[in-house]
Amino acid sequence: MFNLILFGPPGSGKGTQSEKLIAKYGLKHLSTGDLLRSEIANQTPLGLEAKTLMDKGQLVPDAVVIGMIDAAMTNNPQARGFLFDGFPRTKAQSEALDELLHKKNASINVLLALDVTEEELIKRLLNRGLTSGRSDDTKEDVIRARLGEYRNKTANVADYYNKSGKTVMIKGEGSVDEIFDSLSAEIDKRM
Ligand code: B4P
Repeated sequence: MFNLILFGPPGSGKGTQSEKLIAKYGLKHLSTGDLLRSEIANQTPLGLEAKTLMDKGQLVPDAVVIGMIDAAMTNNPQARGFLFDGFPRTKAQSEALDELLHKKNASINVLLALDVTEEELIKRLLNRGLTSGRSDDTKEDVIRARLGEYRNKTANVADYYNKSGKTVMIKGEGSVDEIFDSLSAEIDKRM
């Protein structure tokens, strides 16, 4: 199995690059953001709880997202590997992911971290908010709250995987294709 974490702050290009990477490498895409938005669209109790937090720019509880990832991995027993997009976002999520992979005799091969300035992130998210219909993209104060959550709770996930030498920083500004080429080069070295 080849397991990749695509990491970075909100708006860094994780969703954009994931689409291209899964097409090239045939990995199963697991985005906790997409899974949560699907729960919201279906108006499930979990979705309704998540929406209240997401609309404030806050993270959803660890147990909720870990449960979603566990179920998604169990439902894809034949996957040749997973691309984790937007997960893990806390140390507890990282430890849970390592445990889930361990049960499959697998581990994370690499964490690719997209590096983008905060000014550019805010610009991109406000711009996406014009067309995405995502309520967490339209207000600058909510975007700033999301960036705060990232700094306080998520940024250290890169340090966690760096302890085992798995974190690689990637310049996340430039054209989508340039960034895709940088990501692909790191994957090709390891696959
Ligand atoms: P996510 O769905 O993960 O959303 P995101 O971080 O905003 O998006 P992403 O980084 O994928 O955006 P992209 O760059 O593709 O999370 C949403 C919310 O769900 C979180 O705030 C949280 O509440 C909750 N949540 C999700 N996972 C969770 C977890 N594990 N634990 C707890 N809570 C969780 O796109 C951004 C924009 O930039 C796009 O418009 C794109 O077109 C543009 N763009 C991309 N690349 C570009 C480039 N190179 N140049 C210019 N623009 C670019």
